[in-house]
Amino acid sequence: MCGIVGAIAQRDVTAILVEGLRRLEYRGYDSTGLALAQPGGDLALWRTVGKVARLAEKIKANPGEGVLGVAHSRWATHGGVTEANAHPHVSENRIALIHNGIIENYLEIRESLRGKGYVFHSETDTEVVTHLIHDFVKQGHDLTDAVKLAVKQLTGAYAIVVFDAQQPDRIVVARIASPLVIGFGNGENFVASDVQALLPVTRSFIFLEEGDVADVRRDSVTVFDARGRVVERKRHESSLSADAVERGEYAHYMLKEIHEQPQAIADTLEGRIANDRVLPNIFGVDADALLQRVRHVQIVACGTSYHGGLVARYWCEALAGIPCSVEIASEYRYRDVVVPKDSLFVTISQSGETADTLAALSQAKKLGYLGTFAICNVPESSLVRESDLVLMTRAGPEIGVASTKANTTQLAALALLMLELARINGLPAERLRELVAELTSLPRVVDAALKTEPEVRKLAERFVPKQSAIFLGRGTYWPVALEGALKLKEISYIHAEGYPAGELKHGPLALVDAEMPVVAVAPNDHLLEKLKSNLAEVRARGGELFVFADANADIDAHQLGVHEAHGALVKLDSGGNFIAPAVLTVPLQLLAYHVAVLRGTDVDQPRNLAKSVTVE
Ligand code: HGA
Repeated sequence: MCGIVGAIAQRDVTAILVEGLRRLEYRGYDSTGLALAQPGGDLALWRTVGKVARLAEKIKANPGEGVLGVAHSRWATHGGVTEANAHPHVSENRIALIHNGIIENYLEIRESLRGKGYVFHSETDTEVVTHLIHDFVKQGHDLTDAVKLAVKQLTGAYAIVVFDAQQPDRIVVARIASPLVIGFGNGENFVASDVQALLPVTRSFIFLEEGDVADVRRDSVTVFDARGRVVERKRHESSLSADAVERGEYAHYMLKEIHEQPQAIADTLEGRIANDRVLPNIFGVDADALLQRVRHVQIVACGTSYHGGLVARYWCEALAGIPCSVEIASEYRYRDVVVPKDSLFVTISQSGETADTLAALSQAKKLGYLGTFAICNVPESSLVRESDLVLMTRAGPEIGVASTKANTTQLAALALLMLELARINGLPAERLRELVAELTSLPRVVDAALKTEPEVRKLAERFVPKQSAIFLGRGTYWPVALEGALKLKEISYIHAEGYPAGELKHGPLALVDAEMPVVAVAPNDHLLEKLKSNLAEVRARGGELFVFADANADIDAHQLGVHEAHGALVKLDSGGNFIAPAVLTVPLQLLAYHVAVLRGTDVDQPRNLAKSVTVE
């Protein structure tokens, strides 16, 4: 969601801040802004609705320079998308502040500050923090103490970065439930909500912890913990490369990321399988002892990651014989949960900063689970730091808001976990060997699935004028249908719903007419005949069928009643029933992508959505 960048240096920091914002664009935002401390105690401010490029133009038209500054990309939660609501917020041309998160008690603080004569220029919750800090500065506190005093009054979630133009020797930052990193340069230091923003200027970072306040100067950084004690936070050297986020020859990051899947999955499996089995130590020291005791698995996630969890439930119960529940994090965190004995709590999140998933994790830690296990793509993330066991997906940075390679690498990681639980719980060695071999073939089979692109691109044309689409699947293919529908709606803005095929006649069949495209993912197992009956029900009502099936599935176009002008059957090698959900996801990603391109939407940054959902 919102992006934060700040810098204090001896050189002009404008370009560093703008580049930092550009590198955070993938997170999704609606407006941007930048403020610089100016000689003589003034400050310069640029803000705009829309893209970072627009902000850069605005700065170019009316240039400024400064050795200390902050910049922000906002994803509105409180107050509309307007220039006045964009950050930085400024108090009396002196204090400039940017904020990610939500201040829950902002109305009462606003009233008390109004009483003291502060004038509010925005509808945001953020602006109150700016004036509140200013108020403490006016009482004689230096900026660092003013921030410490102010945050004591705040409830909610925040990462804040603030400077005082009349005391331009420091940037002060604070965080609760929203990530903040500090990057170390040579005689210059930086802050950001995500290391990506700072990779062109540094690789050396610390990650602030809950309740930390830090005083960041050009040549020193002092961190205070929630109790006000000076603390050292561990330094991390990032191995990410600054150009890992370039788009190269591809028209969109999403397309690049779809095509990176064979490599990303291969990287995720690398070094984790040997001699026909999953290596036990890949989940962390002591993992084996803990996994031996697991009698129930609770998976919690949001969005695409939730769909990954739904596939894993089928694997867990069928292969390991262990009951498994899957729940959406925003529901889990607010209900009274009964935890079965010896239950493992598994979270899935690409960014590891998903607010609802993090909150569910902290809730779960109080509930007596056997342990917590995270599947995540960002090694430095809060989720990774706060979980007992971790299995990293190695998808590399995912920039497109609509998740693709993060999803299929999550499936690969979940498959590793479920195979290990299956081994522990006595799945016969021969069967285990077959499944491990299938999983090992996943990168190759996904690579072959990408070859459906020309065919899928042609089908996409048929979706361009549509208002709605239904996606169907059964068993492990049902979450694939859910994911296909989510992808399509996210980036093409066509209303799409996924259903278990057996549910069709319990409601959605009412929507089917000659205008309604129905996309089905066909398994090559005992459920195929059942699915065929569901598809016949669609055809009987004139619905247009688009069926993706394994090359060997006993299904043909004639049977389905699809022909050139009406629907289609796309056959591809799905690699076996175990890995097929990951493989069949690929043509559905390509379908959503090409429909969106043809409809002319903003594929990588769809409207109203953000990459890592760091607010509730
Ligand atoms: N509440 C602030 C910041 C929103 C945010 O962090 N979004 O991700 C606002 O609405 O400006």
